[in-house]
Amino acid sequence: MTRALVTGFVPFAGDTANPSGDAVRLLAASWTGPAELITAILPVSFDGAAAALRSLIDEHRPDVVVATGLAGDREGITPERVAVNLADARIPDNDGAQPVDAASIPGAPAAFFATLPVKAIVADLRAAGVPASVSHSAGTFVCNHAMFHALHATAQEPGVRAGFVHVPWTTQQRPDAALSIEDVARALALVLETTLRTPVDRILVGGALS
Ligand code: PCA
Repeated sequence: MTRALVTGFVPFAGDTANPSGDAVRLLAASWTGPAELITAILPVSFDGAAAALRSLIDEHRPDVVVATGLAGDREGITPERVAVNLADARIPDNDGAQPVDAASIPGAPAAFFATLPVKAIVADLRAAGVPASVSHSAGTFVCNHAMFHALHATAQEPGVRAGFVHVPWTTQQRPDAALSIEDVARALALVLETTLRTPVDRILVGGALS
């Protein structure tokens, strides 16, 4: 059976919630297939998140890895196109680590593209009424670092697809937000469903000026 690993993060930067972790918990409670679903909530720690993700991948050998995190002020659900080999933290992580201009993995390539079908994911989310767009930067904090590790760990594994999806604040934290936490959980289910039935991404007009 196909196996998918989906992760979220705990709160960080003094916040009391992280919709990525909350949505992943809801997804775990409601998912009925078509793949076996493994979920985990990662620490907002450069070292801790990378180690946890790599050991989950080693242990479970998933066919699909979707890591998720919070990018609070974005419009909707944003699958990330690329992870860069750069850890440059504006604030300390939850362990107090604040790398500046460091490589996520010294000696590794400068970047990895997501191997999830990001264009198809955005098209299917929009068709379901969920605001979504492809993002071309996952930032330089723990989310980009985790995505880089997931892609590095799966780069030599034929057929394994991995990537990262940022989610926005929800109505639980911001009453005027576009999506509730249930909406985000349903969107993550759609991300998985599209990924499972789309082995090769669709070629759709997209891109961005910035
Ligand atoms: N968002 C942060 C780290 C954890 C999270 O949910 C980021 O975008 O790097």
